[in-house]
Amino acid sequence: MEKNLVNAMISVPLPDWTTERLTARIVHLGCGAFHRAHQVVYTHHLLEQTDSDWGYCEVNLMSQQSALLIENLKKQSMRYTVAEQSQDVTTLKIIGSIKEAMHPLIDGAQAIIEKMASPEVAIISLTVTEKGYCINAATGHLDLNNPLIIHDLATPSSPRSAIGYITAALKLRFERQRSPVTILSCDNVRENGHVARQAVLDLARLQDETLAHWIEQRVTFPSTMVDRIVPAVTPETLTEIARLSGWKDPCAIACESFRQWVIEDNFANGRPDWDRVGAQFVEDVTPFEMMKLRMLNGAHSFLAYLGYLGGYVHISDTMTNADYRRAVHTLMLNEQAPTLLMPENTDLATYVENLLERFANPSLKHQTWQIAMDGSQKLPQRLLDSTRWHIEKGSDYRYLALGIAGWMRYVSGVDEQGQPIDVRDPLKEVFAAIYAKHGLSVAVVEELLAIESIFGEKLIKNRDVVDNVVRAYQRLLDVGARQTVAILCSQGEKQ
Ligand code: CS2
Repeated sequence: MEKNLVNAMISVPLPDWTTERLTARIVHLGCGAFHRAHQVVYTHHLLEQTDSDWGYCEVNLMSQQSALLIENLKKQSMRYTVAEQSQDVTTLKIIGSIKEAMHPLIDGAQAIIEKMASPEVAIISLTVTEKGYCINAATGHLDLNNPLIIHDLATPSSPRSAIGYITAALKLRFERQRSPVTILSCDNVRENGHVARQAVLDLARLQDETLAHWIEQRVTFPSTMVDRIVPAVTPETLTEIARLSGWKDPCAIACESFRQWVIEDNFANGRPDWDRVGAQFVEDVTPFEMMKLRMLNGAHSFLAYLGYLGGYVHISDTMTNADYRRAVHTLMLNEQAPTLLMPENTDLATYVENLLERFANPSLKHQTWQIAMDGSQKLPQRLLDSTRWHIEKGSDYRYLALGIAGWMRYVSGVDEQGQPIDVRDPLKEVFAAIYAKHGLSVAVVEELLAIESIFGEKLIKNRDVVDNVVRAYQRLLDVGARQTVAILCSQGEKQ
């Protein structure tokens, strides 16, 4: 630790430029920890290494707390600390690629929409989490029953959803005959660019057909694969970073040292040369997205549910249990990897080894509870697409089934010691109603599998799926998560 302190304090370079150098050509919606540790860092390195002038205007839309972050950023000239933590070294960086920051509670919705519509803006990017797209998973279209969308349809010029803001800004750009922009989704959603496009077009169509037509013709929505493990910031993280740096930074974040960004090269109005600082521009992002969502995120969700139930607070804690480590290895290698169609020369075995190492990084305090959040939005792309693949091929998917059962047991809201679990999910009430009816019993399995927006129509009709999940769920009830994982691993070895 002493070594870290010395290293950190002598090696933190301050950006040798001011915000004057930057043009806020990117408006970003959702200035959370992940974005500050990922896209802003790439853009910062570009400023460091080239004569780029690309900078961010950050926008937070939702909570009071997110307004505080915007205020804090302003107080510190838009700069903040990123602590990159490998197993044994922490590197501190001061990031200097943000030019401005806004929030509706501070600036008002209209000023933000004007900013998004201003001529200098070329890209509107977003990290708003899976549920921020307001899509009905069963139809793939905008969810017209979503309260935010109901609000935005009634008052389109003072929206609340990110999709509402984007549509309002595009409307202004269209009416004022301004240049088109690129909408760049950076969320863990499969084909995130298509999803963003569908949501925006659906909302625009309900307002003005000619606007929708202009968007279709002129605005691009590239898909991206984004990767960096960034645990939610806690007071302990901030204290530890302050100890290392010698200054207090309420906007600081800690993350792993690894980062990856694969971007579909389809920009309507120019882009930063992010490839000069490690990003990859490709024609088709789909294979990379699938790989990351099924391998990394799928494994994460598996570890989150079974880990939380097994009494593990952090992902790295789950990896100290040899059974969990083996289980997640088998899940990735035997049940996720075969479902992928990767470009030639992709070495998935090495990818898996690296993931195991990343998960085991004890410096990262990544809570199983954090990853367990919003399972209804995450399960489809992380565990269910691959389950369908195995059903079609007639191959084994016991680890996927255990992941699904683990999620079902988790959303009961009661842990293995009978303590309450703080379940956070848009469908939380639905789960609570099912559990109120059946209690902790396998009877919940079919009712949960019948939720179409998560599982679609077909899985519930497949006897094999029902049986597999029921078996795993029953075992979780009988012997608990740790034993269930251990039994599954030992069964695999006998075969
Ligand atoms: C995690 C992701 O919270 C979650 O659901 O699986 O945030 C994960 O850490 C990132 O996608 C890694 O790139």
